[in-house]
Amino acid sequence: MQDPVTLTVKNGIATVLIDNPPVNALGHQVRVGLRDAAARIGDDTQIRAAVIMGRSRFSAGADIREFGSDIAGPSHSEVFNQIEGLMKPVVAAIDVTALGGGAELAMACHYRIATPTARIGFPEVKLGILPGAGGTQRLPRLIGAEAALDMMLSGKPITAAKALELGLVDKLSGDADLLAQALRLATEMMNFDSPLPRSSTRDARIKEDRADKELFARIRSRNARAMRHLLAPEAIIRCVEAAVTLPFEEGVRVEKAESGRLMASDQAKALSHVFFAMRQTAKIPDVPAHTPVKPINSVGVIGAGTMGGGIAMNFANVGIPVTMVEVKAEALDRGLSVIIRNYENTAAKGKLTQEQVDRRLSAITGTLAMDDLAHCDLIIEAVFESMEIKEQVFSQLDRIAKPGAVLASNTSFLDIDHIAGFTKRPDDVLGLHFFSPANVMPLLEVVRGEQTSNTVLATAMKLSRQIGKTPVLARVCDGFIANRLMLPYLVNAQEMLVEGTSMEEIDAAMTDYGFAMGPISLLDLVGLDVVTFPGEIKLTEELVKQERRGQKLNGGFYDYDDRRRATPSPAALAVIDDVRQRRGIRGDRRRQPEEIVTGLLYPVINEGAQTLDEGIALRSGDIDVTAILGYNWPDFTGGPMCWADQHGLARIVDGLKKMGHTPAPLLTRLAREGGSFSG
Ligand code: 3H9
Repeated sequence: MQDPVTLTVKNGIATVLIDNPPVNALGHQVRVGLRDAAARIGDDTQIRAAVIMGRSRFSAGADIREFGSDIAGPSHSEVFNQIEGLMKPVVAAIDVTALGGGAELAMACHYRIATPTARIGFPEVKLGILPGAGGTQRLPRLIGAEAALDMMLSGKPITAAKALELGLVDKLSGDADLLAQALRLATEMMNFDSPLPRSSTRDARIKEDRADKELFARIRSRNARAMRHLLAPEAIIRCVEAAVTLPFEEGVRVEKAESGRLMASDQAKALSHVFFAMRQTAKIPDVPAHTPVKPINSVGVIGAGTMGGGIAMNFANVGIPVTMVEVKAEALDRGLSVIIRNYENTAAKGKLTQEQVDRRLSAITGTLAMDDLAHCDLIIEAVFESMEIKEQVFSQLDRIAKPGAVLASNTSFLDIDHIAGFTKRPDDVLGLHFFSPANVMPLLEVVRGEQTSNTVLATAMKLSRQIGKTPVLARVCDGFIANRLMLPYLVNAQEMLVEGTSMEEIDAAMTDYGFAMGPISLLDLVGLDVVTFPGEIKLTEELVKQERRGQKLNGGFYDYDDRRRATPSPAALAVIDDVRQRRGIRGDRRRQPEEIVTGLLYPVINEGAQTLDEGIALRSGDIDVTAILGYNWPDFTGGPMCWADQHGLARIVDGLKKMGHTPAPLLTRLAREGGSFSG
């Protein structure tokens, strides 16, 4: 392995290069290298100034893989303090990204120069932690508490131009070579006879902040909603309060205590699990990374309904031409006008220019002739969920599609192998299950049939990233991963209603757990006419019979006023009562919030375990990502399977038995052996 940090000296200036692919994370070896480089810069009389830069990018920050165990010394703080304390000017030359610890390293240098395309940010909050290597103390001193909190609470990186405006960087490199400019700056500074600017000793900005008595109350109230449930944002605010009111060293002590507490929290463990799980899903063990992919330069979509239109937009958005087929001219016109309206709404919000709208619209061609799909590299069927109709579509496609075209079904539960059997090329067939609204939801379930080829799978995984979706691989079963997992959640929520817990109590328990909305409100939002449930739960069916389809038409379980405020609907309460009477249920079983949460989540975990055991999902992390991206499962819990590991599998097995459910064999085994889903 090459040295992750090298130091070369020319004309009295040391260039320290961090070279730790893929993202120059500041792992142990890098910290050792930086510590040694700082020592040499300090000791070597030949060296009069230094530039720190990274190969390919500055740095993505601390190595997240080190979290959760004791981080070997030297610590990030020790190294950064050592660099800041040098008596020779040190310039950070920032290219591509300086994130988290990477940005903290840059702040410990005396000057910062960045390329115009560089991005600087503090994404720690997204990992449930905080910039814990002096970042919460240096950043407010450089740019003021309010801007610092904006950056650290949102976790969003800012552009180099914005960083310059805020005072986070001193200079932009323009088009010229970054290193050459950084060396020039270092040369100027080493000949400049004034004290080195150290972020930790600046106080002009925080003096202004100290005068603003309402500052922290304002920040807390502005972020109250986003901060609900999360530990890190409040800890970050407390650190910045310390930065504003205390000397640097004391502020650092507050930061260290808060950082330690967060690092040990379940939330931080859950969020770093999610970070890696999200990057893992595209990796399929028996489909090697170098598997060739098919070029996808044109896409066909069959069906111009809500799903078909949304699917088409994904490709138009990235410049891939789409041919959209419908049977009737009215349906096609309706579908196309929905797409136009969607793009115009986005443009009205200032998120797209008219030129972008025009370009995207011109990428979509509507037609009534299936034959027009003959040239397409990928064809996605998004028609009615009936095997007879799929048979017609796929046998026709088999005749029309060019050899080697990828044929996909957007079905959300039908058997892909059966569908592939309608063609003579089952190896080119797979499921691409988009989530509604398909142009917005970030998840794509890639369903692997028995005969789907590796090339087709690798193509789908790559394409998914290209259209900005996170792919999760599923095997064929009823409901694949996402819908299979959440079916018990929605069924049991309705069962609780019938047994006597109110809809507000059920929804409140789940929003308190962390969901943006509870299961009953979710049903109303999705539309009661698009869900079907097995067994005796007939609530949605009965409501639909009364033309109550949810938020979109006449209300559902709730009635909605003009501002979408919900109140339990007397019509729905009557339906619930009626079902109770028919089933001979008294309806007096009122559950406490804790019992609602476990009653709804344990069966989901059980289904997840079964899905894993059957090989429908590859990894428990894939199930977590599916729930988070497909069903807005709160990410700070890590997803259902990560939450289960933290909650205790034995507890879940006991709970399931008490509820009269049979725990899945995998769950029982792991609970008995003291194992976990994440291994
Ligand atoms: C921090 O700094 C704490 C400090 O305050 C001090 C505490 C005391 N560590 O995303 P990609 C891997 S917290 C380890 O696909 P892209 C990633 O898993 C840190 N590994 O690339 C993947 O591995 P694989 C704050 C990391 O080009 C590979 O690199 N920093 C790290 O789409 C490529 O990643 C962050 O939160 C890491 N820090 O995006 C930044 N980062 O190939 C997190 C990446 O095996 N990183 N990997 O699957 C990112 O946001 C993106 O990776 C980045 C590149 C934008 C940099």
